[in-house]
Amino acid sequence: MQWRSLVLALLALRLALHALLWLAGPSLGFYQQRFPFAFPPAPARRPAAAAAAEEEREAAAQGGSCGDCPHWGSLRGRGGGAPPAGDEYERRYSGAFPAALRVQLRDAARRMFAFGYDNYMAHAFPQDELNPIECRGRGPDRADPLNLNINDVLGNYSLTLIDALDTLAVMGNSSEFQKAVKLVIDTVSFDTDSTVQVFEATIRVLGSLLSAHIIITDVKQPFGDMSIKDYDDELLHMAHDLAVRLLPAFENTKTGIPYPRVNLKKGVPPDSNNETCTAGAGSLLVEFGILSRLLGDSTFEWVARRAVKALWSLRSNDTGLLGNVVNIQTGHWAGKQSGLGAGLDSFYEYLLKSYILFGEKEDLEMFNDAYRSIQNYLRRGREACNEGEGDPPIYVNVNMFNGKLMNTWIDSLQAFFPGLQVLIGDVEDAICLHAFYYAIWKRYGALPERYNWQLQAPDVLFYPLRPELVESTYLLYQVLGTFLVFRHMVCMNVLTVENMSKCGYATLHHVIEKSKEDRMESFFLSETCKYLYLLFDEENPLHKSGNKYMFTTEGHVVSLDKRLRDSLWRDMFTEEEEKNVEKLKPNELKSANSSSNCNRVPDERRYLLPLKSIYMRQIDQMVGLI
Ligand SMILES: *[C@@H]1O[C@H](CO)[C@@H](O)[C@H](O)[C@H]1NC(C)=O
Ligand SMILES: *[C@@H]1O[C@H](CO)[C@@H](O)[C@H](O)[C@H]1NC(C)=O
Ligand SMILES: *[C@@H]1O[C@H](CO)[C@@H](O)[C@H](O)[C@H]1NC(C)=O
Ligand SMILES: *[C@@H]1O[C@H](CO)[C@@H](O)[C@H](O)[C@H]1NC(C)=O
Ligand SMILES: *[C@@H]1O[C@H](CO)[C@@H](O)[C@H](O)[C@H]1NC(C)=O
Ligand SMILES: CC(=O)N[C@H]1CO[C@H](CO)[C@@H](O)[C@@H]1O
Repeated sequence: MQWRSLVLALLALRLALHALLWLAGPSLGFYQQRFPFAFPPAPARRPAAAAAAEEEREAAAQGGSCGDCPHWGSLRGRGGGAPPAGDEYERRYSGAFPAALRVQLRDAARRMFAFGYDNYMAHAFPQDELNPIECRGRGPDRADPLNLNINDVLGNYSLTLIDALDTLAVMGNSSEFQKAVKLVIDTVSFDTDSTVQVFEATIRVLGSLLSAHIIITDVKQPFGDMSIKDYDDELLHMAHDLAVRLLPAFENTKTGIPYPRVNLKKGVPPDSNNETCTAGAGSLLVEFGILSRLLGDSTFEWVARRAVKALWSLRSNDTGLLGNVVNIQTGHWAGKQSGLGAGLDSFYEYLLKSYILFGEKEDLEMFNDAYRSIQNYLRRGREACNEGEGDPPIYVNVNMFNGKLMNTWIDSLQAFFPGLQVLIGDVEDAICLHAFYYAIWKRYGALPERYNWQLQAPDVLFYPLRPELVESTYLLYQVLGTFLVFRHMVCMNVLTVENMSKCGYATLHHVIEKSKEDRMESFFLSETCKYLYLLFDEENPLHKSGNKYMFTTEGHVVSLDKRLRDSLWRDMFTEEEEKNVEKLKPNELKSANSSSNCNRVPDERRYLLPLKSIYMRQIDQMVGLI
């Protein structure tokens, strides 16, 4: 059966590459040289002229209703025309998206960002976050060191400004980008007495500094002139400085899994907690790997990779699943829950994204094994999204050792997963999971932090303007094309605009009562606004062929640069260390049917519901919408 595993391995690679291809557009560049086997042509992107013409037709043909979104008065009905025939759901959701509406929504997303950003600069900078109701800044809570909700993230380093840098670039605002970069260089110091979470500092701060550095030094300057006069790699040096301050977290741990928190001045605090969540410890590889490869210093990638391998070696022998909380000294699982949401989400994401960025095969092999375990043990419901009988597929939380259901809630972070499925080409399954989260959104006008699918009610009621659903929507839209269902997503946009506070956008404290909390998290500007904007900005340089980008888990854009593919070191791990890592099994694909990839979405489906209306109605029933 040699040939069989060979074919399967090639297929798996092809799938992963396919993700790259559509991100990359038709120009294949160096990937083709690196993987000299044949793979299918990239999904045809419509040439600009044809696209424009098509959009005009769409605009003319489409009356468009916004269904259950009540706030469309001024926007709907442009262009007139009859709604498509078919049942109520098809009438409501199918059809094309008028170009004029798209432009209006793009501009709304831009205004939304500007309102949050300008108010942060006016009322909060140089503090970390904006309190949008009181119009004040917010820094670490020194009075209460145990206020982790705040102190894990806010390091007294102008967090929101740093996190927002590349959104300014993606929106083409070069003057403000240049101003903001100079401010960061001139005013931010990491030599502060703050105890922060290694994970949060990495994805929000390190990731953004690296992203902005890459944008500044890009010879092609696709977003407009984002160069900085007399730039001397200052952001890269700052990233280096920050990462060095995070390194103590990787010392004195018996497993190599890092401590969750570190003081930027003094290292790991005495009597630190030995327990960490899997995502926090195991999703540092993208940022640390980029830093290592830009500096030519393997230290950072080495510690991050060692942590991933250590976690991987602790997965259950029976199910292949990992838990959500682990002791970094003993390797015992303190949290045995395995799921796709909080505690594990970006661990999976970064296995695949590390492979996309660096091309290290072991990352893809780990991802494929993990994905198979997820399908085998977490997925419930009917086998195929768009055919057959049974409940809609969802992914549940189970015990990592026996696969038994642990609870009946899913969390809003899990909404990122359809986007990840798009990256590997499992588009059909992504459609179903996305539709499920979309239905919850429709019911509450937001995503509650936890939703109990058995009780059909939220378990945890807040919504801090998280990006995961719009992120998945954006990625799905890239492969599916124009579906009216996505128009409904913009109700999110309208909701937030209408419900903005005096000086910014406030966290929803209660998704039903719509009460607010005086906090605007930095990811609102770095991710939520960015994905919303990109959803409607089809001409963005990021979407042009020849420009290849990937998003980090904090939504920071990183170009797929040859510099990041060449590691200057070959053998990171000695044989002694390698022995501790279980030998990877050859790849297998879970089934040929679920691996439908991008260019298999037939044209005639472009203006229909991505999900058959019977299944969509079933999901709406399941969340108590109808
Ligand atoms: C750039 O951003 C600043 C700050 O939000 C804003 O005042 C300015 O109008 C923006 N410029 C453009 C061209 O969008
Ligand atoms: C933050 O840093 C500034 C400047 O170093 C300092 O004046 C301020 O007290 C710090 N704030 C907190 C909450 O530590
Ligand atoms: C963490 O583990 C170390 C080494 O096993 C131990 O000395 C320390 O007391 C533990 N810390 C806590 C807070 O349990
Ligand atoms: C998995 O199996 C190996 C040997 O078969 C054993 O040494 C290891 O402890 C097992 N791991 C777990 C998590 O059960
Ligand atoms: C794919 O699914 C169809 C219909 O469910 C089935 O007839 C076919 O045998 C499947 N193909 C593979 C390769 O599993
Ligand atoms: C669209 C939306 O959810 N709007 C809400 C804005 O906030 C008020 C109360 O503050 C709600 O009544 C609206 O429903």
